[in-house]
Amino acid sequence: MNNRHYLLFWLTSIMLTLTACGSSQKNTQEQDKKETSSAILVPQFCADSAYAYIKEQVNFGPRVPNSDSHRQCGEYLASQLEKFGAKVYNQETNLMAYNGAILRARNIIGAYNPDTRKRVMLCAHWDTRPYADSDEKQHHQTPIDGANDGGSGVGVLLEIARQIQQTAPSIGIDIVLFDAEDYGTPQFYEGIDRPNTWCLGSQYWGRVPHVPNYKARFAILLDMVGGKNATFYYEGYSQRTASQPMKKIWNAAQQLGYGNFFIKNSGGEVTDDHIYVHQFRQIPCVDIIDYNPHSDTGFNPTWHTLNDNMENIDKATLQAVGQTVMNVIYHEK
Ligand code: AHN
Ligand code: ZN
Repeated sequence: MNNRHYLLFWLTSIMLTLTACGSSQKNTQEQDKKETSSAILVPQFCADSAYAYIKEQVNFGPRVPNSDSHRQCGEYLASQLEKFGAKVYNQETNLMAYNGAILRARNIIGAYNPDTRKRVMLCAHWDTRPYADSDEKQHHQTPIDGANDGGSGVGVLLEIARQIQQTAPSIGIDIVLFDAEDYGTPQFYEGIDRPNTWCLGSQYWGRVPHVPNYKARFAILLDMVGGKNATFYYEGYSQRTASQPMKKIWNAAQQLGYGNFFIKNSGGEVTDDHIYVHQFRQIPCVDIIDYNPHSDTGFNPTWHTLNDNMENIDKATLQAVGQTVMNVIYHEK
């Protein structure tokens, strides 16, 4: 080893010891080789970092609207987006739940490169379910940690925000954190089942976007993207209304070697925020959601149970989803 190489080696070792991920030299070179024609470098998504952002959310306690934990976590999320250099919008509003309860809700939006019309929107819900209504009856009224359901999508998006601050992609990105997604009519409810009781925050945002006439080329919704052995099938509504970006995402995943997570077959149709993003704003929105048409509820076994906690978060899943989304947005121009 000559002196110059030794110095490089030494610097790289230091960088890798300081942070769990750093920007890996090896991977950048690999990507370089594959992409010499287009010369697009995609930064390395750091799953350790995303995991830490999930843990921070869970540490506030269940983020159920009207609770202190919810209010404190909302402050944390807005300040994180500020810290990562986004232009932050807060939409605060009262929304009515299935049982008539008034929820003080807050959608939080972080915009990068806000002046360009070439935009991609990334979204997730940040609230957590007040009920473990898929758990044993004694737990139905207990709020869940929502490490996966709520925490994971937001954790991945905060890590992407951190990456964007370091290396901007060529298009504008909006990170939209919806509130009050998971306050839908519980399975035990005996009153009248009104329609559209899920996704209250995205319904509000659809009617009153954070900027007038907001538009994006397409949107990606992340929902339950941190579970063990997660599978992401083509979600039915996305497949009908956003098939182009959907193919782009699943092809990127395949190329990166994440074909075991991103299955190129149809799953079921799921009620989720993507429906309102499309219906109210005509933005094609792809729902990346852990949904298995062969399982009993369709969802991960921890879904809406007290087991939706940090123990059941898998960094390998976060890595697959985070890197895939990064590849898609850094290749847009
Ligand atoms: C229903 O349970 C009807 N839809 C799933 C939407 C959801 C809930 N995503 C996370 N939690
Ligand atoms: Zn849920």
